[in-house]
Amino acid sequence: MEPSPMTVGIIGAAFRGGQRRVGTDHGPHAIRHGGFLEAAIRALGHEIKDYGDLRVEDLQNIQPKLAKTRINNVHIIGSYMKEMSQRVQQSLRENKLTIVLGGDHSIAVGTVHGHATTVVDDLAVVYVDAHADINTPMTSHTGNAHGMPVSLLCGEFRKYIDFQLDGLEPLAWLEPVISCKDLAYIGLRDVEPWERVALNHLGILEYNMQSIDDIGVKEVIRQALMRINPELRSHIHLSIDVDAMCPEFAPSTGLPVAGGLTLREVIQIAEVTAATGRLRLIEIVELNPKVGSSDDVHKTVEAAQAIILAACGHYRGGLYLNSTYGVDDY
Ligand code: NNH
Ligand code: MN
Ligand code: MN
Ligand code: MN
Repeated sequence: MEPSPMTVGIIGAAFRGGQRRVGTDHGPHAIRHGGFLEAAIRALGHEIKDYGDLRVEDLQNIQPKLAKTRINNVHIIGSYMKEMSQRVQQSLRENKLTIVLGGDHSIAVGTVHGHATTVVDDLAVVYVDAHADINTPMTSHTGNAHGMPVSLLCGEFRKYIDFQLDGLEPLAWLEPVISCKDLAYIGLRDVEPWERVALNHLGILEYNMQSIDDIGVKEVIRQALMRINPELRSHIHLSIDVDAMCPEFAPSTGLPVAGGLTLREVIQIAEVTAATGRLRLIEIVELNPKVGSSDDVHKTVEAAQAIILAACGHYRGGLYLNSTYGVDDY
């Protein structure tokens, strides 16, 4: 069984400025795996348009570093996300499905902004993560933007973010493009106290690991889509942080948390979402090829690839696409 052919855009988000570790900027290279990913997507019958990797060095006019800011590297993040948003908009215009290879999770600021800008209806965002990433610049005690994309993107938080006072001028262009009601979390199990309050207070739809154990992942994704996209009219943005998975499936990531989703569960999330015909963008973030052994990296890359292929309509009862062994070029 082959999926119906479509054009697929691939964007590498070679970025690490949203957290402290070196390595997430090598995520796209690792996941591309020397052309394997594209070959496997082509084997499904799709056509690919590759937009290359966006690196910080490619940016024009980065502003000077700010002395006082509540977001580390905000001078870089401001221009990177603006450019990422534009690249995403272009790919969404030109292709049926866009795949973004991260990069740390701060890239969601650019990708969700770009995606939401191109749609007329509300955008439905499925956020698969161990973490809620909903700190505001004020509540974050790390200053790491990868813990903040949701608050930066959701209108409900605007009154709590002071771009001038918090030294966020490089992000002044960022309009809040989604609402908390268009968002569903899957896989949460490491939520900070303040984040807990925000989730409850705003009534954000959430399927944490406990609900997954209670009702199963198939029911979780079905309910999530039904709640945020009842008539399946909206486009779907599927944001997958590899740390949503158990460390045994995705060890090469900056902040692994025990007790997560299995690879098969995330594959099923991607399959069910793709089967709606409304999935327009999938991003895989927080894969860090500099974390762990080469075996760890290999495992994590294979997991990322399997999830992407599921989003491309790969049928698990058919063609076996895994032939990554033997190509080791991270
Ligand atoms: N919550 C922490 C913070 O705000 C960590 C977030 N780290 C993640 N998120 N990997 O997915 O910095
Ligand atoms: Mn995340
Ligand atoms: Mn996470
Ligand atoms: Mn390999």
